[in-house]
Amino acid sequence: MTDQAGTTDSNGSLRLLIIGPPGAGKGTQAARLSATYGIAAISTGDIFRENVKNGTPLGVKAKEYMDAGQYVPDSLTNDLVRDRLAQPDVADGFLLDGYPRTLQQVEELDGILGVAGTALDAVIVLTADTDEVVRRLLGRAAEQGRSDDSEEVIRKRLDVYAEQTAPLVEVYTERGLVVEVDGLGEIDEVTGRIIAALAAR
Ligand code: B4P
Repeated sequence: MTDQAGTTDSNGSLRLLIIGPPGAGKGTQAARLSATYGIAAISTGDIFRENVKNGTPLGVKAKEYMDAGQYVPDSLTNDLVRDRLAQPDVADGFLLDGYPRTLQQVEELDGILGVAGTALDAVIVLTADTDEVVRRLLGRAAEQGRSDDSEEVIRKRLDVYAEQTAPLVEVYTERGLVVEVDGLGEIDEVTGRIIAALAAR
């Protein structure tokens, strides 16, 4: 089976990651790619925000880190992803949005996929310069009032990304999985670039 972009493997499954700095448009693109390929988009940020909203014990712990622009500890994040990837709707593929973000999370994901006997097909790296992401996130702050979208916290999140997540791009490049896509421009245009880049692999 092949999807409309001709990228799935012989079993029709597609396992993708999308990585990029805060505000690069990961969540925006993940929703579109999920619809295009018929796979579940799993956003750790969305799951944390849902837990914060519902005041769960996980949400209470996560909020403190998110509001400071820090990553939620790996122990909490890894447990959440392990549980989510055990759900039946991801058996035929998934798009992980915002996970892994640390080298320890990469190891954890390797372990989860290894036990399941599956592997990643590609890692989409979405690029966008700092001025543009700050502009986008301040725009989102004005519209949605997310507590981690103040300018000070945005700058902190960008530093944390550069320190802890940017090194993951090298890891996945060495594995031959990276598809780098320019995240600047119209949302539809960026989606088109990602689909074309995946189909060209
Ligand atoms: P996330 O929810 O992943 O948030 P993000 O990086 O800010 O967003 P994203 O890149 O998805 O941007 P979006 O599409 O929304 O993480 C939030 C927090 O959760 C983290 O800081 C951390 O504390 C915690 N967390 C999550 N995962 C974790 C993990 N694995 N480990 C530890 N902690 C974790 O786009 C942003 C804005 O730009 C939107 O307003 C959008 O409309 C706009 N936009 C998008 N594309 C555009 C385009 N092409 N042109 C113009 N505007 C565009």
